[in-house]
Order: sequence, then structure tokens, then C-alpha cells
Amino acid sequence: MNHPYSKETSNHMNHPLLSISKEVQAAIIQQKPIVALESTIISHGMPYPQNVEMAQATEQIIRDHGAVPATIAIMNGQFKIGLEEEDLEILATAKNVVKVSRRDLAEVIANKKLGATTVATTMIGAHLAGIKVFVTGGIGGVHRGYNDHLDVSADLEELAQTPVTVVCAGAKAILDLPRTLEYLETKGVPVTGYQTDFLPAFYSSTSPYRLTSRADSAEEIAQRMIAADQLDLQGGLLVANPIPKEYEIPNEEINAIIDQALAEEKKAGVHGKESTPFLLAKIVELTQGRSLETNIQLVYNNAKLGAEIAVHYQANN
Ligand code: PSU
Ligand code: MN
Repeated sequence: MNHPYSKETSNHMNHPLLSISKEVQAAIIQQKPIVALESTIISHGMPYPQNVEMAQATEQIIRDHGAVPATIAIMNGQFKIGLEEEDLEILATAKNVVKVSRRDLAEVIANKKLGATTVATTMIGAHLAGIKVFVTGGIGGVHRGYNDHLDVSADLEELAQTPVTVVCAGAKAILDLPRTLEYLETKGVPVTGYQTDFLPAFYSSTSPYRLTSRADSAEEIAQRMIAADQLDLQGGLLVANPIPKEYEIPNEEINAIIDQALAEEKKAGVHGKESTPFLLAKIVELTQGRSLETNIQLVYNNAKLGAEIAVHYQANN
């Protein structure tokens, strides 16, 4: 008898903690390329209504480039893989959305709370659903002043252990970029510059920090994913895709603003999981919205590349 999908695929679909949308279910059955998207960027990363507009437009870019988007969140005690329009609206507006990293995951699922997934937990959900490519804006990392407060995002540990390719625009200069790279090196996570030899710095297309890995096409990245699968390496691959120059805020300009945001964070006594959302909102305020436009554009740019990688990966697998 001919099965329309493999045993492994049907296991993903039958997992009791996954609620997979019709569009994503169809994509799994037809073995179409799928790209995961996170929801913390919607609930905690951007203001309303730009957050929901960004989320919808990002999904559309992925469809236009031949893949199926799967935005991930936690609803009704399950990972929801693929959100309906009304789900996006709820995540974009509700005040009680929990920012869920690995630490919080089991509790938020068991207590059936509304949760937005970070890079770490989106990777976990994507992996459970058998999705190999995930597009975001920027990852968490080693925070500045690490010696005083040991703030290292759980995103880095997840990249070390979960085999999902994460497409980002690098890490923001609110973080300690050299230490973030060192940490990833220790954990064996490849950081591949897309058409660049230097780590992109989110708002800025480049930074002084040289990478050891570069790829010039989506196909090359897909080939490396396949090699990593064959080696059973487990950890993820981080693709750092520079924001197009026309939308960037150059380092010299954004660094002064970041310093001010960090000073205000210190004064306000903000730390832990509140840190990243506080700094993002403060930078939007200090740039009078310019950083928000930059943030949205870099996500769109990542969506295009992520879809291309997923298409090549699927074609070769
Ligand atoms: N970087 C951004 N926007 C974001 C985030 C990071 O430019 O919204 C979010 C992501 O969901 C990321 C999380 O996983 O912040 C990292 O938070 P923390 O540093 O608390 O781990
Ligand atoms: Mn942290």
C-alpha cells in the first residue's frame, strides 16, 4: 500500500501537544517546503498595529517565494503550528501573553496559558512538527555586562541542541556581540554570513566581527543542512543575513542610541526576560520609529531567504 506521507511525518502530525493548521497539514502531506516563524516578535517585540501587519506580510512573502509559513505560538495547552488571522490579532493585542522560553514551556502548556514563543521555543515547536527552517529578526545572545549578571539568552543553548536552521539579521548591538560569537563557537553552532564575511548587527548591515563561515546562495545553505542531518549533528545552523543597505541604521548612529537605552534600562532596574522587550521599545522611542521600520524590513529580507533555503532543502531531500 502506498502511504501519502512517511511514518515519521505522520508521527509529527499526531503529536498530542501539536495543533497544526490546515494549510500546514496540507504542506506536510504534500511535502512542500515550510518555514516556521516566532510569535514573541509579535507580542513583545513590536507595537500594535505594526506587529500584526508585519506578521501577515512576512507570511505572504514566504508564500510568494514558494514555501508555506507556520507561525508558532502556545494556545489552549498546545503548540499551535500555523496561526489563523484571529490568532495573530490576539497575540498582537492581548495584554496577558507570556513570553515563553524553554524554562517556561511546560508550565505554560500545562496551565493552558496564552504564550508567545521566543527563538528557543519556536525551534522546539518547529522540530516537533518536522520543520527545518525558521525565520526571525534577531536572536537573543550574551548581554552586555555579562560579568555582573550572567544574562545569556536560552536561544544560544537551543541552537546548540535542536536541529533547525535559523535565519536572522545577526544580533543587535544591545548584546555583547563578540561574546555571543564565542559562546556559539564553544557550543558548535555554525554562524554563516549570507553573502558577507562579517556578522551583521541587526539594524546595521555589518559589524567589525569576522565570521568563519560564509554562503553565497540559498542552495549552498541547504546542502550544509543536509550534510548536518547526515552527520546527525543535532544542533542548529544560524544564518546571518544583512539588512539591505537602504534600510540600515549605520553602527555609528545606532550605537549612541543603544547606549542611552541601556542606561535607561539600568536606571529602571529592568532585567531578565523583560530586558529585550524593554530595550527594543526604548530604541523605537529614541529613534522616533525609525528602528521599527528597520526591524520590519530586515524580517522581510530574512523571510525571502528562509523560503529559498526551505525550497532548496526540500528539493534535495
Ligand atoms: N530580537 C529581536 N526581536 C525580538 C527578540 C529578539 O530583534 O522580539 C525576541 C526573540 O523572541 C528572542 C527573544 O528569542 O527576544 C530573546 O529574549 P531573551 O534575551 O530574554 O532570551
Ligand atoms: Mn536573558
